Amino acid sequence: MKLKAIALAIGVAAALTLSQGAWAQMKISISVAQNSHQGIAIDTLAKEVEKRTNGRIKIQPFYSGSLGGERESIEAVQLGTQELTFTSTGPVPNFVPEARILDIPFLFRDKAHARAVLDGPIGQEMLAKFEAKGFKALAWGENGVRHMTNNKRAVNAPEDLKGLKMRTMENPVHIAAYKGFGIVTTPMAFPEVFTALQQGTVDGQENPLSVIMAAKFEQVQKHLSLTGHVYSPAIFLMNKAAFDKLSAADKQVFLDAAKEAVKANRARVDEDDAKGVAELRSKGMQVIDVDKAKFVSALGPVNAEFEKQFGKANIDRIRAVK
Ligand code: EAX
Repeated sequence: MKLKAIALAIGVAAALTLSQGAWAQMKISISVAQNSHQGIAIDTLAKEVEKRTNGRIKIQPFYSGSLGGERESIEAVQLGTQELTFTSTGPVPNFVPEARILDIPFLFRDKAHARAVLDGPIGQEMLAKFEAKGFKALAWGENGVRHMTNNKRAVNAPEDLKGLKMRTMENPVHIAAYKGFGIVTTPMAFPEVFTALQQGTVDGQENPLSVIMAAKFEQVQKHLSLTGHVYSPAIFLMNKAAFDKLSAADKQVFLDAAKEAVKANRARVDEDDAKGVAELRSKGMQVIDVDKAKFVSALGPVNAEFEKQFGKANIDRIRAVK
């Protein structure tokens, strides 16, 4: 009983100090390196929060999966053992199933369309759904448009994917879709991917150019096909209790700082996309531009399933956004 009373007292004291604006140290994590589109996102968030609270709230960044993969980090935020994470939506459907619709291959025309959806009513409605699961979703960010890499062969058309052993995110929609290409899927946390590729445990993986460059996958992957098969959102997640403890003014600080951070994150993705192909070619990757229409039609049967699962009207509502 005594322990419970002490824990309660500590909790109340923490709540009081935070709400009265005493100094607070928080943690945020990403699974990729600091020099990346995700690194600039969390560094900007930390800088903006510290600046806007006159140093009262400091956020300590952890890069390269040093606190664990994305799924572990999301779990830690849900439990409150770390206050924040910036993550792709890969593992998110395991926590907020409603978010799965965003992972449908070829759902978004391009980054501009995806950003319009996420920053508009559909995306904002989706952010609200995180609260029931113990998260305050501060803002949508961007991981990028995903492409296929492998060490076996050039992938010019969907049939070239058949039988390739590819690492996937722990995402049920991606796994179902990639099986539709005939891929042998191996779900795996991101921090294990480089070694798995190096050792040949898997033949390939798929990720945006920003991630391929940040993770230096050109060192362990020969072929890159610009399939653009999935737009991968990212998201700032905060432990809801930690957010709720903040004063109204500090809550607004976090929301405004996240918006600034997403601007920097998206700008870095645009930079990476502009120079990534040339950079990866110069580092020895064999890069192929493909006829995306062939990959879209190869997923016909799977898409019929997705329309049943998510409702054709819901998918059309996303596609209709200008
Ligand atoms: O968020 O797991 C993945 O492939 C993600 O794209 C990566 O962790 C960056």
